[in-house]
Amino acid sequence: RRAGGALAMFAFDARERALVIGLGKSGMACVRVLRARGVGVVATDDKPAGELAEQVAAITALGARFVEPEALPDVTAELTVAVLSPGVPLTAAVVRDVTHANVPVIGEIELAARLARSPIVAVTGTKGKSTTTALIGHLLRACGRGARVGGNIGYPLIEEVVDAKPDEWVVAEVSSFQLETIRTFKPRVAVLLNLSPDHLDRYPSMDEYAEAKFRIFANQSPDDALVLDLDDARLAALRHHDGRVQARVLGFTLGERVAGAAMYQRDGVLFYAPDEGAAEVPIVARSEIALPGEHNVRNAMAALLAALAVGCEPQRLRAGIASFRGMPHRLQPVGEVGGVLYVDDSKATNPDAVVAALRAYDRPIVLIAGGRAKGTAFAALGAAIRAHAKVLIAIGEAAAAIVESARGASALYAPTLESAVERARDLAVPGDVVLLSPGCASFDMFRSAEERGERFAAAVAALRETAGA
Ligand code: UMA
Repeated sequence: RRAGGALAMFAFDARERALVIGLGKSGMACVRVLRARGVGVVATDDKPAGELAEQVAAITALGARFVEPEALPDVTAELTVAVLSPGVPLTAAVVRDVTHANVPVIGEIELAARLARSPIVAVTGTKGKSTTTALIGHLLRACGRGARVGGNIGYPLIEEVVDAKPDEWVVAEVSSFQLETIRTFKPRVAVLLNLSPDHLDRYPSMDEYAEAKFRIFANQSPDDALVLDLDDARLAALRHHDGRVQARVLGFTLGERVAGAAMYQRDGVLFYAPDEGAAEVPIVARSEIALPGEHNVRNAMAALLAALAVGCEPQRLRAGIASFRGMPHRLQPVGEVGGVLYVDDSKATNPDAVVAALRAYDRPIVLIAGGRAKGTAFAALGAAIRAHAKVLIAIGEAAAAIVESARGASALYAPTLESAVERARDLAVPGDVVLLSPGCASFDMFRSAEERGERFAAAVAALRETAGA
């Protein structure tokens, strides 16, 4: 047994005995990868047994054993490591118990780092992580590099690193939850997009949340690169903390060239200048970025700097940026009917995301919003609706709360998403955008945000047929 929770070495073979905590996507992937290497695995989850039948059958078939949380004390003595799912906080009783028994606790990202033969680009931040991660993957491929995308974006990182060829890059979206449990994870390129209040149910303060995010560069050395948004004061300040950041910093700003900015904007063109005295290289015109909104210019700058840090040639990036169509259900255009553009932003499940979406267009917006509220305040959303939407069509459980927040704006209710799309068609004129950006979870009316987006696209397709008929 390892003393004091240390984990200098992990053998990835039958000498080890791992406890996997949580049997969601992350935990199931860990069981598969660890069992494939002969590691002894027990797994636990606090869901009622009846809801875990499928997972328990799957891990049993792999030679792992399920242990109810109450029975864990019987197995802790034999464990050499515990692997925590990101959704399980470090303060959970099970973590306390295994730590007390001197079992080191790590997360899937740490295991992935120890197995990886490929270099890793890691992306974190409060907003824009998935889009930026996908865009970096797209840019690397556009430059002729092999690239895989995984992590918080939905494909467990550990499976991507195991499947990747050594010359392929792995682009990882990592959340603050995942970063809490890393130890040696050392991305060749790290991207820190922005920091705004989020997950404050899990962190005692904004500082603690920021510290979790800052672990992304904790193990980096001067050969590595750290991409930072210099317009975010908390991130810009990192450069002045002596010794805190070892990596080479590549900063960006939406403004003009300033000291320390490797990317900036002038006259609608994004320029790259890696060092203070370096000649500037025009990379792409802002108008060529296919994704709408200022926040996406930032995401594009971050992704471009990451690709440049990997070694992509500047002249190949322009076509890459122009051909990226974004992530499904994130400000995704799904059709144009009668001169009106219909945009699916179903993955906007918090009010901040709707505010960003409303700011993304300089055309009149018919907004469809609502669903199941997640305990967030709607006040800022209401102000953005008054400022940017010509009309609000409210749906779902939170409909009244959103209409109330936007008091003074033109608003109406629709009983279903399909009827909301029809009302939107009636109210929109050529040149308008009809934007589905709910700002709420989908579970009051749909199985998932994806299903909500698909139903929206189907309703738009139905309009097109009627219009064509
Ligand atoms: N569980 C326990 N005890 C607990 C909490 C949960 O046993 O105290 C069990 C649950 O019963 C469940 C399992 O753990 O069976 C779920 O694990 P999980 O919540 O860690 O979720 P996974 O399915 O493993 O998905 C995780 C990420 N989820 C979270 O961070 C909450 C996914 O990010 C990620 O895509 C996936 O791993 C693959 O890497 C989702 C997410 O919401 C999209 N992320 C947050 C965000 O983006 O804001 C951070």
